[in-house]
Amino acid sequence: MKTIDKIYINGAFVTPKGTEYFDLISPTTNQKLGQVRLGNTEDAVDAIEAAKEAFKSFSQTSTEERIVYLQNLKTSIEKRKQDFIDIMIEEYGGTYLFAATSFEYMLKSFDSAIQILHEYSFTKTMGISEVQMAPVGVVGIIIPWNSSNGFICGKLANVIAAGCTAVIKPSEMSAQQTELIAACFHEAGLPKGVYNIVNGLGDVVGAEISSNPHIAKISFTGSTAVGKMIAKKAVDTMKRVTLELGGKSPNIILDDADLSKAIPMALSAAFMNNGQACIAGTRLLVPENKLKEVKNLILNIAPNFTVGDPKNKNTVVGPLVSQKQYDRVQNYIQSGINEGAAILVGGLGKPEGLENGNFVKPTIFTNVHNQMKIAREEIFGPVLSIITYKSEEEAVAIANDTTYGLQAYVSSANEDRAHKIASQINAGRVQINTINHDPLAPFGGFKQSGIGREFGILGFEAYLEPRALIR
Ligand code: TXE
Repeated sequence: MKTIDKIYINGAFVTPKGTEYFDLISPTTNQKLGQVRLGNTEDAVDAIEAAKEAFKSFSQTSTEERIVYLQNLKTSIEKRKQDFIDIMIEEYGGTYLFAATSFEYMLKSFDSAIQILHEYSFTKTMGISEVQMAPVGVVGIIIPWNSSNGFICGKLANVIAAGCTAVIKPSEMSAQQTELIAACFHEAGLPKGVYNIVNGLGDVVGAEISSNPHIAKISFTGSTAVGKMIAKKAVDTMKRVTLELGGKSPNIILDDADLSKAIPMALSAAFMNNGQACIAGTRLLVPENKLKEVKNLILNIAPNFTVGDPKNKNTVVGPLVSQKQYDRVQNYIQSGINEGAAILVGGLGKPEGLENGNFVKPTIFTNVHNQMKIAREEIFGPVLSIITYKSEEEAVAIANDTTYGLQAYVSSANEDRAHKIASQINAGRVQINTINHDPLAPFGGFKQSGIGREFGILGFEAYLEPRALIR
């Protein structure tokens, strides 16, 4: 049984002042994997002080120095690929494919930041003024469990590139992944205090980061409810905030789409990361006259979405992260049934033989209308709702009839037609005939999916403050 009892502050692994422990439970078996000692408010304050001190010199480093640091951070994780994959599978239940893809994105985060630094000019001319782009200060990074190290790398790469320093609070459920990345990053030899990692609970360590006056900016990924709490606290000291929150992404299948490609893609978009993805395409919008064909295709393809132990390479859908998430998803499936939706595939309960873990049957509902709870709320499990439409206008109206606006998908044989539809959807990203990502494209939401953008140049500039020198 493993005990993780160190946090990373000021370039050293230290014992937290907090004395409470949190159990790490396997999503696959619900057996205890180990425990993590949690940091408390004092630990958060220590980390913030270290980052504040480090900012004084790190903010003055040259672009060239920061490129070397970013390269070193990348190198430090590159050689431990298999360890990252194994821990993600064990601790969180991610499938092999998802873990391997996430690892590639971790590396790409550093490549993108390096590319930006090679091209970026920190001094611009606007009007008659010189505008300097200055690092914003100490950044609080608060992240969830659904791609823990992916989020750490995605955010930290741009923080470092901008010349800022950071205090990172991962989810307490990701302690083993955090331990591994902290050990790797330590080897990268950055100046002490530039990044600090404090395990702890949201309402303790997270709350301190959200209110401490020495934090200049918060970069948060998580639920919309917590994002709102953080933003309210942050406003007292006028912290900058980037919030990447929930989604209820529509996937519009146009009537000319090649269904043999669009439907498998739609299922992958819905069930990626066992359905625990903010960008999951959870509302499948299908032309009414294509419903029968779509249903038949789904019934053929759905058995390929093998549920099982994420250690098996042929598993497509693994367990949910916790018993709590399992119960939550079951409640949503029940609510779909209660509101009159019809189950095409899956349903309540665990798949046979997988009773010990938090396994959910990938579930696809038909007869869904967009006002049902399953069509409005983020479920965060492998549950897809099929909604029919009669015209393109209606499809766009349904797609936009949501409080969220993070991501959308459009499939059509005609790129121009898809482009026209995509341009009417109020979402931060629209994927046309693809589920692949572009690491340099901005990422973030319209409406209650968040504030600001991450990744690429816009994500990088979110850690900078313009200072205009008018002469
Ligand atoms: O997220 P939380 P949870 C959604 C998804 C999921 C639901 C619950 O729908 O089912 O949220 O997941 C920290 N002050 N998403 O409970 O609570 C917390 O410790 C400061 C969508 O895990 O939002 C963790 O580090 N911080 C999402 C982080 O916030 C606080 C990803 C996220 O936890 C805090 C995850 C507080 N008061 C969940 N309370 C996405 N968009 O990808 C908690 N935290």
